[in-house]
Amino acid sequence: ADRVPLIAGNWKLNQDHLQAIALVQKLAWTLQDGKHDHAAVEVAVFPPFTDLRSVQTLVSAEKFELRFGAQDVSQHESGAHTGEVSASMLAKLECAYAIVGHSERRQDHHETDAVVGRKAAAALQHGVTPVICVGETAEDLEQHGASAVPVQQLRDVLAELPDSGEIVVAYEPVWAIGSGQAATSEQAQQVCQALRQTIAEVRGDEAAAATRILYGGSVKSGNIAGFMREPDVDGALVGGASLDAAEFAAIARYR
Ligand code: G2H
Repeated sequence: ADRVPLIAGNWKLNQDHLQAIALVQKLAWTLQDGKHDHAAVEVAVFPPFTDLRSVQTLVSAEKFELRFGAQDVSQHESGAHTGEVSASMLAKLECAYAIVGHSERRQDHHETDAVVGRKAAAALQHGVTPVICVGETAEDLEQHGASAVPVQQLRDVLAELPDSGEIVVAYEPVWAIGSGQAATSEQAQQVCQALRQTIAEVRGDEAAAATRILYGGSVKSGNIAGFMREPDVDGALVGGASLDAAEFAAIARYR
C-alpha cells in the first residue's frame, strides 16, 4: 500500500510563544533549503494549544507546507467543560491532527481507552485525524510481552469509532519515552504489525493497508532510518528531538 510517511513533532509542554514562532519558521526554512518533498514525507508539528493560532497564521501566510495538530482534544462538543478545547475549534484552526491517548495524558489525567476513543471519535466527526497513542509500560512488557497491551488498547479505542474515517496510530512503548532508550526497530516492527492486524480485524484489510502506524519513543536523527526500513512503521512521533529545528529536519530527511 502507498502510505505517505508522517514525521510528527510533539512539543509537549515546551516553548514559549516567541520560541514557538521561531521554531516553526526555522523548521520550514530548513526543510525548504533541503528541498524537502512534502508529498513524499509529510511533516507535522504539535505545539501547545496557545500557539496553534500563530502557527496556523505563519503556515498560511508563508505558504509553508508544514501541517500541524493539537496535543489533545475534548471528547465533548461544547458546554460546561472548563478548560477543554473541542474538535470543532481545532477544525476551524485548520488542525489536520489531534493526538489522543498519549501515555503522559493517560498517566497524568487518568484517561481510559473509552475516553481516548471518544476523543478520537470527536476529532473524526470534525474532519480532524486522530493520532491514537498506545503502548506498554516496562511492567506490562515483563508480564505480557510487547504486543498484548497496545493491541488491547487499540481494540478498546476502535470500539468507540465509526468504521470509516482516517486515523493514525502511534506505538509508543512507555519505557522508551524520553528515556533515551528507544525500542529496537525489530521490536517496533513486531508491535506495529500486530496493531495493523488489529485494524484489519476491526476495520477491514483495506483500512489496515491504508492506515499509517508511527513509532514513538526517543526517536533521533541517528535511529530514524532503522525504524523507517521496517514494513509496518510508517513514520515517527518525536518528542524531545522535535524541539531542535535542524535535528527534526534531519529526522524528516531520513532517507
Ligand atoms: C514519546 C515521544 C513523543 P520522546 O512521548 O511523543 O517523546 O521522543 O521525547 O521520547
